[in-house]
Amino acid sequence: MMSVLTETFTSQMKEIASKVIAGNRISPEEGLYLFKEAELSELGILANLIREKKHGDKTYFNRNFHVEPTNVCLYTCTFCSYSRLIKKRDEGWEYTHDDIMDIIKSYDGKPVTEVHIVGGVLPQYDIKFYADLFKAIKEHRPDLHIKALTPVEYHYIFKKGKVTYEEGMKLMKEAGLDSMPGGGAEIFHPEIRDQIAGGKCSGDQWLRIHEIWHELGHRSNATMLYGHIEKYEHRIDHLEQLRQLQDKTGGFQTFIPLKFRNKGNQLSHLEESNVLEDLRNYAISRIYLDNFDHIKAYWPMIGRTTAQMSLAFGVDDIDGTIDDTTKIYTMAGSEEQNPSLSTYELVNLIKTVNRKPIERDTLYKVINDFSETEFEEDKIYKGYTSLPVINN
Ligand code: V47
Ligand code: SF4
Repeated sequence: MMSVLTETFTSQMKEIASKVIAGNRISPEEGLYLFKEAELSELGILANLIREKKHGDKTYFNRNFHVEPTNVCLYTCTFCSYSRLIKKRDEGWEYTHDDIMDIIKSYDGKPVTEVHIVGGVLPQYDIKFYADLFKAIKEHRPDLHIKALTPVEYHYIFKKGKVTYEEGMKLMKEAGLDSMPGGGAEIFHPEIRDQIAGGKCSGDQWLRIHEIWHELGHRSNATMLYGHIEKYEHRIDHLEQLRQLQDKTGGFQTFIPLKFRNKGNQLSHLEESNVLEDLRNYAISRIYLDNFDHIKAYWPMIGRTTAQMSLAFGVDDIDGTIDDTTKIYTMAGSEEQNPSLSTYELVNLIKTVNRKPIERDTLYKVINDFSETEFEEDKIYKGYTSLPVINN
């Protein structure tokens, strides 16, 4: 199999390929080589091999909705198009406990399994606010999985509330928190983090809070915001730190690369990465993170077509049916101005590229295997049926 796959590979690429095919780990230097030198087709072959070894054609999604309590924020991350400074708070929103419960209740009777809660950082959203909110959600709908807040919020509220990370995460669990999303990771390396996300939790603090959450027996996700001012060395450093923590705890479920979008933020002068770069990044993430089960493409950010293509470059999950409840990407220039896909549409988007759509819950328990389900023609999202022209 090795020779069939690698006939045209360089000698260094052959070495890397033989490791990947044997199920062995590649080094940071080899990861860097992949970013700098490898052909997209080579990366695709290797990433798809791993993806199919782990999951066959299965492609996961879930039914979720987002709640963003506020877009007013104390911090001024230069890539963020979504937040409003306190002095401009009248341009933003600041939901109360009751406002948020109204949103939660508006999903009563709908087959969603998860609420994803994340937003800006403000003093009134403190430990008590979130603990009361999680309790109220669980009282109202005990089966709804609460995936909420990132170390950016946790670091802030625990410091303000004078509790340690350990005490704080225990409090959150007792209140009803089920898992942590992957946000706030950006780029861990201080050379970049200080320039794009100065003032919020450091890379080490982000990793430490996830570590504590994992040690308490719970799961979380991880992200990387790429395609701005970072170099490939910073991406490898980021992936390496995640891989090391995963070796220690095994608590990460999914890695989600997040493509920087440039509309309406302080980094608007930067060009966005193109589709080829996005696919390369998915593939290298899949190859490098050998101890992560899942790689997710967040379709509201990259668009449906790239999400479909990513399924051949290591991705096995395309997030959920978002139902137009997140503003993070629409405000940053995503082509998905209305990020909502019905289950029919999501299922057919996956089927169009010959993969098996599997509805999962947050912890990847299978809820529904849709691979044999046929939907009516008018409910089918067509997506691309032949390879699209890549012109940017
Ligand atoms: O941390 C903000 C990113 C993240 C921009 O865990 C931007 O299942 C690109 O983490 N261009 C929040 N990215 C979203 C997030 C997430 C999304 C989907 C699923 C999960 C999960 C987590 O969004 C932030 C930041 O890295 N972000 N602004 C921008 N202009
Ligand atoms: Fe605030 Fe998050 Fe935006 Fe940074 S990315 S400014 S922490 S909302």
